[in-house]
Amino acid sequence: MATRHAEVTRETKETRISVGLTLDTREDIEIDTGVPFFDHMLQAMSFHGGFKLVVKADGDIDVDPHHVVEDVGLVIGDCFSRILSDSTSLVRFGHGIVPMDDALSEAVVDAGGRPYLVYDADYPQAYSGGFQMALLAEFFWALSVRSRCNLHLLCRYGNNSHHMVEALFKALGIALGRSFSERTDATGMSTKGVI
Ligand SMILES: [Mn+2]
Repeated sequence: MATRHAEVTRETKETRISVGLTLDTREDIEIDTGVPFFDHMLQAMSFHGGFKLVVKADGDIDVDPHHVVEDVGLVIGDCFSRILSDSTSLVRFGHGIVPMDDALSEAVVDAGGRPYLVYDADYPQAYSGGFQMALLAEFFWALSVRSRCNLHLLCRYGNNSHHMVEALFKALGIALGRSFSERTDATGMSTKGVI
């Protein structure tokens, strides 16, 4: 199997982000966005998804981590989009459901070229450490639009926002990993012949 890899760098006045995405391995994952809680979540997504992310982000996080969190979503999305463009036989649909103590979270992905996000989470605590949970909506929107994937992300229940989000990132990793795995038969990704 050919190495399935994409690298994208994006630089604006607010942020400089570089992302490397390698499918089918989870060795040497490296995440450094300057936002520790966000690093922890991306690490969980990458590891449980079975794909290697290398993310380096510099940005105006002293103003607000908002720009970095959103822009990292854009660039990770760009990497998935490139792999989607290069692929003719992805499994395409993927699903993950993950518990973490009190919390249960679920993710369903269609890597079908049609971006759409459904995100339903009602967090009991607005922050985990210094990280504002509301920022995650920006990340998920950016990821969905730029990866051209349909993402359904549901935090079903939980008492602890950290657990709910961590379970969601693991579920999203699993769902993305499955969607972007290769079919062993080369029958294509859609009954329409194209996606
Ligand atoms: Mn944790």
